[in-house]
Amino acid sequence: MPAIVLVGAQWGDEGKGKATDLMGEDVDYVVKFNGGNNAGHTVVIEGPDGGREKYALHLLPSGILTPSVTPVIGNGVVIDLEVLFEELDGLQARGVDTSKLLVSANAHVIASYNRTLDKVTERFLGKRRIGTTGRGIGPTYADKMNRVGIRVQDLFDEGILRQKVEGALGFKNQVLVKIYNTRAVEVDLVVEELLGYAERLRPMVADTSRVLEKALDAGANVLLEAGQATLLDVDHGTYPFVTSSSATAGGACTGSGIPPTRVSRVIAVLKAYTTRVGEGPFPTELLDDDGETLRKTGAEYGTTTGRPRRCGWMDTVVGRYATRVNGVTDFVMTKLDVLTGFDRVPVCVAYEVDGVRHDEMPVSQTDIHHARPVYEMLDGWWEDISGCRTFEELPAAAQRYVLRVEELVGARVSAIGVGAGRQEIIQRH
Ligand code: 2SA
Ligand code: GDP
Ligand code: MG
Repeated sequence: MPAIVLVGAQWGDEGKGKATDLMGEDVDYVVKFNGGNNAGHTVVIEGPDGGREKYALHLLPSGILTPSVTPVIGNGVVIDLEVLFEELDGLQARGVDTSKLLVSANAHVIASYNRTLDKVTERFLGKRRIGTTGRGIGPTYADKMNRVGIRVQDLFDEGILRQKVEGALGFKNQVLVKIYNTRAVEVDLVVEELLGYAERLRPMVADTSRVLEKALDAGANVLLEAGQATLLDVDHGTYPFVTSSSATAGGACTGSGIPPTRVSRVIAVLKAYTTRVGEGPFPTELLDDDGETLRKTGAEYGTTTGRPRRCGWMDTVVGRYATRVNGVTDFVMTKLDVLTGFDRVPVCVAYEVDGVRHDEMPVSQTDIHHARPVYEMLDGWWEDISGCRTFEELPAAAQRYVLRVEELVGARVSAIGVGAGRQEIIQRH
């Protein structure tokens, strides 16, 4: 049976949490394969009293809110153990069953010194900062690639753990003291902190690649859920203004241990307009009242850090690029309701760089920084669309918007979000 990959098409916060939740009981396993608690996935569901309950998930896969799903933290994730247990405690206190969670023995652990390094590095970069979430993500992936990372399995052998922490800190402490002028980190304190989590973590730890292989063989449906998004991918994003993991469909395989031959569908979540948090190029960014309107109506504030998100119009150069690098089979378009109330809705169809038209994403970073959007103007609509449940119920202009974007990005829009709630969705069959 198939594995399905779900990625963000733009710069994140497209509504991947809601899209994952939407798959609900159709999936048996939801696997987080990249990133860590830099992510913020919001799911709004109906509580027992019929009211709206909002969950913000950072480290746990969004599937944890569906009782029949086994949530998995894959080997490609970096885990802040304090945050993991806080998040589990928070969900348990709200009555969510978290007992099925599996954590890869090969996932890396975010040590306290990497949180410190993340923040200190940003300060040193000054005007050239990336605008990270400060959660230690970049330094932890750097340790992984430098082969001085701490993995989940290391927590169960104190001797090995100590050796690894010493290995990681040998060079880092020189840098911290001599370059950053801060205090050296004590090996004992780090080892003690990490060992403190070991016993609670132990029952969750598994060879998750093997578990997933067996599940697929037995006919289970596995959803691989990305954190961040295509344009934040360390290889395919707007480097260096990216996160440090592989957030595109390819990363789903390396980050979970599921081979590409098992993947039968790649869903990309595409917001009906564009947002970005942190620094970096953003050709359709709006610095005017329309941008402010999108931010207010769309409640565009970071789920993890609370930072106001930069807002702009739909960029189909980005959408086409997402289709290409992820092999998108279909898009879930979210937040169409937020576009209600504009006379005209611009859609970026190409870029212009120094008088030259680019229909595809420019390969040169400098060109992306200088790209000016070429807009096609579509008619807007004023009707409240949050109650629409079929495509035909949407106002004609909203239908045309979806169809035109679909044509420009080059893959079918199979579902359309018309509100934050679980039910506020149009499925197109
Ligand atoms: P990092 O911390 O090293 O991953 O930061 C590097 C860049 O990646 C961006 N990034 C994100 N962009 C959108 N959403 C993210 N998650 C949170 C959310 C963000 C928040 O859901 O709202 O609360 O601020 C996320 N995580 C990382 C980041 O802004 C940098 O540009
Ligand atoms: P993620 O990181 O991709 O999971 O997205 P976030 O949760 O960070 O941000 C998406 C926000 O949009 C959340 O607050 C969702 O509740 C909300 N949302 C998702 N889909 C829709 C939609 O169709 N309409 C509206 N108005 N809000 C939505
Ligand atoms: Mg988010």
